[in-house]
Amino acid sequence: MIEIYTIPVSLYCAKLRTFLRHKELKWQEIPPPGGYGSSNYKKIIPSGNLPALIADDFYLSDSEVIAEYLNETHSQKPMLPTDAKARAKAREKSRHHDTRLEPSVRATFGFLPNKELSDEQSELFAAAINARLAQLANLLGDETHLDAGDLHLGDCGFPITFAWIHSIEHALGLKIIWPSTVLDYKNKLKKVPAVVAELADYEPKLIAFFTKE
Ligand SMILES: N[C@@H](CCC(=O)N[C@@H](CS)C(=O)NCC(=O)O)C(=O)O
Repeated sequence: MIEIYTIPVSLYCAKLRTFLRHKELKWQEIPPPGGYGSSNYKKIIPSGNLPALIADDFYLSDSEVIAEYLNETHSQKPMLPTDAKARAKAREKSRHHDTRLEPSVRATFGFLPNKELSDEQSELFAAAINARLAQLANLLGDETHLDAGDLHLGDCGFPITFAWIHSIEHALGLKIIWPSTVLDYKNKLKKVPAVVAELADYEPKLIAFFTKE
C-alpha cells in the first residue's frame, strides 16, 4: 500500500491523488507528524512540503517527483508518452503548472477566503493569473490523448488549480480572462474519470474553505 502525507485542502495533494486514481493505485493518507509546518515533519521531509511519499524507509517529496517515481515503478497505465518529444511537452506543461500558473494563484492565499482588496491589488493578481493562462493557451496542443481517456502526468495539476481560480475569481472579485483553448482543455479534463472522482472529493473541501467564518 502506498502511503502519503497529506492535508485535506492541499492543492498538490489533490494533484497527486488525481495521478494515483488514474493509475488505479491504492493509497493511504496520513497527516504530517507533528502537524503541517512542524519541526517534527521537517525532520522527515526537509522542505516541509506536502505531499510526501513514505515507502518503508524511503521518503520522497514533491508531487511531480513522486508521480514520476510511481509511474516508473508501476507499469500499468503509463502516464508519460513514449515519444521523447511528446514526453518533453508533457513535462513542459507540468512545469508551467507548478512553477508559473499555480504560484500566481498561491500569491492570493494571504487574502483568502474573502479579504477586501484594493482595485490596484485586485488588478495585479488578475493580471498575473491571466498572463499564465494566456501562456498556457499557447502551450496547449490538440490534447487528443484526453479524448482517448489517456491522462498524462502533466495534466494532473490543472483541474484543481482551475477550480481554485474559479473560487478566487468569485471570492476576491478578480477579472479572470479564460482563453477558449484553456476552457476546451478544462472541459476535456472534466470528462476523465480520475478527474471526475478527484473533483467530487475535493470540491466540498474547497467550498468549506471559502465559506468558513
Ligand atoms: N512543488 C511542490 C509544491 C508543494 C507545495 O507547495 N505544497 C504546499 C501544500 S499545497 C505546502 O506544502 N506548503 C507549505 C510550504 O511550502 O512550506 C510539489 O509539487 O509538491
